[in-house]
Amino acid sequence: MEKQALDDLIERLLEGRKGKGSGKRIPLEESEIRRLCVTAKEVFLGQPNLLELEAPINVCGDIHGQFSDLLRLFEYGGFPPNANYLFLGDYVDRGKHSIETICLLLAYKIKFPDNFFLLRGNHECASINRIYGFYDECKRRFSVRLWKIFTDCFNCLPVAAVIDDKIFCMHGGLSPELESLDQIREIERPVDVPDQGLLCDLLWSDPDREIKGWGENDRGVSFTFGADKVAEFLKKHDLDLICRAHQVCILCFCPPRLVELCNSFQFVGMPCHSRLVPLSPTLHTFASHMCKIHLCTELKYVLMEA
Ligand SMILES: [Mn+2]
Repeated sequence: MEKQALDDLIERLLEGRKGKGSGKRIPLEESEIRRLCVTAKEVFLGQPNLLELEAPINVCGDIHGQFSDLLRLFEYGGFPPNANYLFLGDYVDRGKHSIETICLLLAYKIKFPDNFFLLRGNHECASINRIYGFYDECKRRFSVRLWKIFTDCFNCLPVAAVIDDKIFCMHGGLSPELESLDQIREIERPVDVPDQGLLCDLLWSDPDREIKGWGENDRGVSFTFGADKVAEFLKKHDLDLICRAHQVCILCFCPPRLVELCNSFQFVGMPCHSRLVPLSPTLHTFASHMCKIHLCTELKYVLMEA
């Protein structure tokens, strides 16, 4: 994709800032979105499936088609490349503007490949976004063919990141199959999200403060994991913290070393009150990391503490 075409696309998408709330549609061409997907796919495949990143970096939770919230997030955290970003997935579905959302994110990924990072969420998967809104938006505004091109691109997204060798980031959570981080590096792409196994768990699993070990997940997919599993995993891999997204509204508390990002914006009509939980003074490691990885999306995070 040519630089001029990319810059022009970004500029048009950022016009959304001015027309905020007006519902004014941003003019986009199917052909340029197709080029965007194809170029972004190459960029993803040129980087590892387990990203190794450095702080400072803004880490952001689910966006789910809420384009105005994405713009607000950049206004708050700084527009790229003024700040580095890691998004934890779930860009499409539910909200009304999945196309603008994913287009701006892919455009920034192409423009700033070493400062802007996108992980895969469980909604970056054809069988899910076929149902929860993205397919319908693509079909209504462009074509089913374009949806398929997005699918090809999503199948190449990386699935996890480690920041400063200490903070392990993914959309969902841990997997009982995850013994070594090399297993993540070795997952070949393009790949669809299977309905079980390591890749599925990284995108789907949830922590559960009520349990020890592994439990059944109410979503009907993957597992839940207890604080003991988090502690065990971090110790084994010499990590300090797990940072994940995936749940919209949470009052969570689980392991002392798992942080979950959620968004405070209105979500499919449901007010989502995320809270900024005061840090326990004993969690020095946690606090020092938090200073380095500014967690975005308004009220940013819920600390899960035993
Ligand atoms: Mn999710």
